[in-house]
Amino acid sequence: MENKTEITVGYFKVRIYVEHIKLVLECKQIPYTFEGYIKEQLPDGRWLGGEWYLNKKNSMGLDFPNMPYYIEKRPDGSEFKMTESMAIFRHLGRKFSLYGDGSLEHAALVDMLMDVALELRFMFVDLTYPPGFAQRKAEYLIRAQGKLDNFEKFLNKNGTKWLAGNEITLADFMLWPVLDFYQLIYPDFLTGYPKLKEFKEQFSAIPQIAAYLSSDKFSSLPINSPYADWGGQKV
Ligand SMILES: N[C@@H](CCC(=O)N[C@@H](CS)C(=O)NCC(=O)O)C(=O)O
Repeated sequence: MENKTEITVGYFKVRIYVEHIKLVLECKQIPYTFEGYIKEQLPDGRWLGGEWYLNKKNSMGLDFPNMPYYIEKRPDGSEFKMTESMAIFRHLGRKFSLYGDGSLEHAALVDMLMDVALELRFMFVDLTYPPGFAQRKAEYLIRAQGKLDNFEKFLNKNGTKWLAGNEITLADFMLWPVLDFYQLIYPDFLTGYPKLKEFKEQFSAIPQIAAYLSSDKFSSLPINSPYADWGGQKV
């Protein structure tokens, strides 16, 4: 038997809070098990968390039970367990050297870029979950473009391959799925943003990422839970 740490990630079978985590593991070719859960609908229309709530949430030894969760099972059988999607992501960034050149300033830059991308993702949740998606659609495009403008200017100013320099960092893994989510709603989302368009294409073309995107481990939809006004179902 191989003497390796085994990684497990658990989440609903949707992309929103877990895709950035999976992309790091895929890109770094780290074997991991994904434990995917589905929400179940009662005859009266209400949604339940199913297996997660019934059998897992409070019996896994998680200090702050939630999903996504992340487990490292060490060769001696002991386990390191955590929740919080951004804490998991940052842990992977430190573990797999995706936090910049080692200086405090570069790590701060990576954090800042990541947090702006995270704001775009929160905006996406506000856009897509509550009833009334169709009415919000035009307004949210303008709001999102405000943030895209800054990313485009930043990439132009620095002339680097990736967001925080010529080496890929967590910031790139955070932004790519968010751009991908928006592009499913607004197919022309990146028209007028040549640098971001190039960024998105070159990330998708990383061989390990391209392999993941064309595998049955990946599906563009669903992004959200089934009760979201948009993005909850495979279409
Ligand atoms: N701050 C947490 C929020 C996680 C969260 O809200 N998870 C939702 C799905 S996106 C959930 O249904 N968690 C399961 C639960 O609350 O039991 C994170 O970023 O991981």
